[in-house]
Amino acid sequence: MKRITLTRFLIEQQRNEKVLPGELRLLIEIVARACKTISHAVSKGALGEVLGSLDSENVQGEVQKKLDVIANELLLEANEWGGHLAALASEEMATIHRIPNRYPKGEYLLLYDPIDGSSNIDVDLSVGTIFSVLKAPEGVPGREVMEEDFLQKGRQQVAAGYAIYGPQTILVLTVGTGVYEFTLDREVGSWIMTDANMTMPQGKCEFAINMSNRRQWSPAVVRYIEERVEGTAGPCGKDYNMRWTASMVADVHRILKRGGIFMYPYDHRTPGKARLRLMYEANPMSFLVEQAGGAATDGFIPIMDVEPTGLHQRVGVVLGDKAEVETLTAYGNAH
Ligand code: FDP
Repeated sequence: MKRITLTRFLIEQQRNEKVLPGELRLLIEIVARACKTISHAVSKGALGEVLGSLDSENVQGEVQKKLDVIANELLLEANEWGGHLAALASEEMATIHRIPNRYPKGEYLLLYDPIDGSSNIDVDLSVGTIFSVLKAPEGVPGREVMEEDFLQKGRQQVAAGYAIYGPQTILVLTVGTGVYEFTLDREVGSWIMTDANMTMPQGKCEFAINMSNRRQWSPAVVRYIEERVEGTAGPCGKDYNMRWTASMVADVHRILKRGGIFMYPYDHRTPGKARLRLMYEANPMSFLVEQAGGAATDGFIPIMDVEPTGLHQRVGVVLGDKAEVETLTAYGNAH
């Protein structure tokens, strides 16, 4: 079998498809390299003294896990010096991090969630890293980057992806020409392409939602789930299965591979009446899902059309199987 490495794939995208500028290729390679190091740290667990929480909280008031902070630092250090970025932003940092003056600056903006699904870390279940790449507005790097420069709609993304640290370490990537999957060959230290055209199966009867939030849902979400739980006896006329991993990366990866729908909808709780973050969770996942033939809305409009108002803004998320997303979105819009 011919093995296509991530490096070769990126060079071919740059050379043949003309879709990938050199600086963006470098950026993706650096993020992918940092993910290898994070994967190594995750796999060490207690032996690497990386489990457990710190005394600190992030900007969203969530207690930080040791690995949240370690992975955040690894991504920051890896990306600072390359000359491809103007600034970066992370779930774990209150505001943007500008590239220090001692390094050259580029025209890209990187956003990431260093460890997604943090509650899984200490119990040895899958976690991941999510990232999104935007182009800085005109004038950058000639002027100082501001937080507002990051507030671009998801449609503006030039690349997005995630790494999943599960039984295998996998990188899933889009630069707007489809979705590609690479598996880490640990002995060689390379990302090897294992799916050249990830397309999500449609018509599969599976949903992913945290059922314990039912009392917080809107009538549209309650209706949608109840109809599916009724199975063959209900209006859908078929039985549905349910899965919930509590890691968006793992849940979305399953849906990309097996089909189905993932939801963390708007609900009645505060803050923000939603759980997931628009800029570095919902937008990159929506880009990947749309590129793989699925759909993604906030329950009302496509997520990638949501106007960002803050770096850490939260948003409702309904993504996956096109027909299922359309059904739930139509119920939402009817209320
Ligand atoms: P976490 O905060 O544990 O990092 O990013 C938010 C997120 O994980 C998602 O990955 C996951 O889908 C969700 O929270 C889990 O939420 P619940 O605890 O409500 O299941």
